[in-house]
Amino acid sequence: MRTAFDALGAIPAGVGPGGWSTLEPQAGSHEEERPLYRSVFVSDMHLGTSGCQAGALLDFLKHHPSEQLYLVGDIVDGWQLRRRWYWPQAHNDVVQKVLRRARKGCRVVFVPGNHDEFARQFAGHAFGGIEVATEAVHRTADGRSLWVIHGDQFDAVVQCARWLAIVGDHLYEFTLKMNRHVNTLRARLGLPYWSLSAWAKHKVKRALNYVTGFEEAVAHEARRRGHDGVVCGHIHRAEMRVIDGVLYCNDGDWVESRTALVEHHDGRLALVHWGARPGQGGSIAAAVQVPA
Ligand SMILES: [Mn+2]
Repeated sequence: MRTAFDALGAIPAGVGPGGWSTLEPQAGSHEEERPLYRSVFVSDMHLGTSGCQAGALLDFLKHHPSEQLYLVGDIVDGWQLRRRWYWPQAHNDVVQKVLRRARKGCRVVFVPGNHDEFARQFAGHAFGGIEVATEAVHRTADGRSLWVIHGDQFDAVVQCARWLAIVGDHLYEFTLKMNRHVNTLRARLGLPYWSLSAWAKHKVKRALNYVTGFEEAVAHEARRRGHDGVVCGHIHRAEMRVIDGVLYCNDGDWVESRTALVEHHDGRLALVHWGARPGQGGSIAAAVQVPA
């Protein structure tokens, strides 16, 4: 099913309240004025929680100017804020930084997640130059279509796999114990060693792996919708790999891994792990992977 936001990329430049940047450089435009990256995708900042690494995030944003910025959900943690108000200056600085970026012509698209689902009701509107959309489609410079979604929509699909993982964990410990008994018996019968636990592990591994289940579910839905790839967050696990012919990208988070996805001007995508400490001036630990 196509939504209004499938057409996001087709909205002419300069329509937004903040005035969007022209996505394609115009004739006579100066190369040096172009931001370093074409696009930056970040998610799971969880602003409003003490876990948010706002300092590192600010530092990352400063070093990664872009023509387009996608906020892929769980930017503000409404769940935590409702329980306890926590809003230090650094979190304010992140918001200000993003707003300033929108003012200066960066196209900012906010795709809310489950922790900031309150923003979903504003889908189709723009605030301070930030477009809100329940999902978006990003067209890379080399013409690929990427479905941009937070990912919590797939919890229901993967939920049973998660349950299996918990049950499976106990089951695995149990089989490890059983393994000893089985093999004591086999030895008595003159049979060679056979690993019950390895067999069980092999058999149920796919079902047990919540992460794999999530990744595959998202990738398959992206393919079903006719996209070349997908960009999501939600599970706090940065990844970029091809799953059944679809490019699966997860931009990670700013609670644990400090990761983001960037698009170069030629359409190449890369995962960036921001290892620099705030204020230390940018030693970058960049993990880059470019699937063909
Ligand atoms: Mn989430």
